[in-house]
Amino acid sequence: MSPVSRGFRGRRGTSAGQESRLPPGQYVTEGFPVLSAGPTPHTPLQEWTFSITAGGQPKKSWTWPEFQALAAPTITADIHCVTRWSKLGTRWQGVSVDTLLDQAGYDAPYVMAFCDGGYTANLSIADVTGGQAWVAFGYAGEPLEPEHGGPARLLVPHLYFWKSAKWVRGLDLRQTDEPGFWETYGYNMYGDPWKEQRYAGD
Ligand SMILES: Nc1nc2c(c(=O)[nH]1)N[C@H]1C(S)=C(S)[C@@H](COP(=O)(O)O)O[C@H]1N2
Ligand SMILES: [Mo]
Repeated sequence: MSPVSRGFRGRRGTSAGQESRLPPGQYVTEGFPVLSAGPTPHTPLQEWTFSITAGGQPKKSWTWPEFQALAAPTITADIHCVTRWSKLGTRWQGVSVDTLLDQAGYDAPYVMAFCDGGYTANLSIADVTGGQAWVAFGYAGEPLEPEHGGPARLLVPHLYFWKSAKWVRGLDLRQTDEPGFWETYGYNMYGDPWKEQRYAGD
């Protein structure tokens, strides 16, 4: 169907079919860069839990075996880093945030993802429900590597990848939208790659 042949390669190795999947200002990478603001934590699985809290108060928590027993679909998604690389067709396995929130119950417009190492990312409930966000523990058919957020990370592919908090340990339900780690350094509170919402004011 495409007027351009399959073998066509545009600038920076981007084929015609990939072009329409690339948000403005992004380029395609085949590698998988590691971007971490601090050292990689190594929490033993026996100590790992995932928690839904509300204003810091515990609501529901899963141990690693309990978490592994939840439905965990395979997700294929394009991911977009604010530093301008995009990686197309990444394949993950994870638990939908819908599953977690439905079991915990929730009545709040925002969440703050919290992580081993202290990283945080703010998100609206609307962006982590409706089949748009997962807590991923598998990547490309393997356990998620520690450098990429293993044992588990948030995956919110429709927003810039800084929202996909690595080493995530829970979501805190919030009544107000407060900045997370990068947002306090001037990154956008929302982060839609298709609107190029890189920095505050974009
Ligand atoms: N805990 C934590 N999560 C994080 C980060 C981080 O520094 N710490 N970096 C973010 C940024 S800016 C990006 S682009 C992606 C990078 O994920 P990767 O290292 O798997 O490519 O993780 C995001 N999640
Ligand atoms: Mo990033």
